[in-house]
Amino acid sequence: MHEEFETTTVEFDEETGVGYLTLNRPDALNALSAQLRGDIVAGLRTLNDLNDDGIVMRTVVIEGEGGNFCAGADITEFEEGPPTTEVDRSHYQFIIDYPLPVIAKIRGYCLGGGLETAMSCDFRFAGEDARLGLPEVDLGIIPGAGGVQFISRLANPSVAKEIAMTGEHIPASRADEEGIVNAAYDEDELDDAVDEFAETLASKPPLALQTIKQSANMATQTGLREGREYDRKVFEPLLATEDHKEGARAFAEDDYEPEFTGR
Ligand code: CO8
Repeated sequence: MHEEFETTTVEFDEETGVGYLTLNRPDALNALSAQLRGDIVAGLRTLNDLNDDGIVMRTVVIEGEGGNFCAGADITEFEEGPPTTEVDRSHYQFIIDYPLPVIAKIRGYCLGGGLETAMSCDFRFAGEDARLGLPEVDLGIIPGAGGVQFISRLANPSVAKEIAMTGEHIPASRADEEGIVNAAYDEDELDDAVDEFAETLASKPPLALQTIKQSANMATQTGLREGREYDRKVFEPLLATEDHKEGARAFAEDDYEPEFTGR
C-alpha cells in the first residue's frame, strides 16, 4: 500500500506489519506548515484504518524526506498566525494517543516542533549526523507544543534547561547519552536497526502493545497535559513580543544578528 498526501507519504509493508509515514517538504527541511501538520494526522489515520479492513498494521515509523527529520514549525507561516498550541487538536497529541507504537527515525535536523514531534513518539532512533535542539529561544519564544515538558521527562531537568535555554543543536551521540533518543547508530546502520526494532514490535501482540503504551503514558504523563496547557498559556504572550519579531525577521532576512531587548 502506498498513498500520497500533499506533504506526507504513507506506505505499509504487509509482510512485516510496519507502516511508514514520510514528512515530504524536503526543500523547507520538512518544516511543519499547517498542511504538513494536517497531513501527518491524515497519514497516521489512513494507516490505522487499515486495521478496519482486516489488515493488521502494528507499528509506524515516522521519518523525513531529503536527509532531515524536521526543522520545526514553519516560521514563514507565523505572520499568518501562530500554529495552534491547543493540546487536544495537534498532531503531537494525535501521536501520543495513537493506538499503536510510533517510532521516530531521525536524520539531519530535528529542531523545535520537529523535536517535539519526535518526543511525542514512543521511540526515537537517530543517525550519528543528526542534530537535535530547541532553538525557539532565539525567536524569543518557548517550544509551544510542550518541548520543555517532554525533554525534562526524558533527560535530566538541568540538561533539559541547558538545551532549551541555549537553543544549541546537540549531536545524536549526546542525545543518546542524555536519554533523549533510545539509541544512535552509524548512518548506514540506522535503516536496518529501525526496521529490525519495528519488526520486533510488529511481532508482539498488538493489544498488549496498545495497553502497554497507554499504561506507560499514564505513568510518565500524569501532569504532562497540565504542563503543556501551562506552556500554551505562557507561549502565546511571547508571540506578541518585539524580541520574537526580531528573531523571526533576522531569520527571514538572514543578513544580520538579532538584537534582543527584553520587550
Ligand atoms: N520554517 C520555515 N522554513 C525553514 C525552516 C523553518 N523552521 N527551517 C528551514 N527552513 C527553510 C529555509 O528558509 C530554507 O529555505 P529557502 O531555500 O527557500 O531559503 C531551507 O529551509 C533550507 O534552510 P537553510 O538554507 O536555512 O539551511 P541551513 O543548512 O543553512 O540551516 C537550519 C539549517 C540551521 C536548520 C536553519 O534552517 C534554521 O535555523 N532553521 C530554523 C530552525 C528553527 O528555528 N526551528 C524552530 C522553529 S519554532 C518551532 O518549531 C516551535 C514554535 C512553536 C510551535 C507551537 C506548535 C504547537
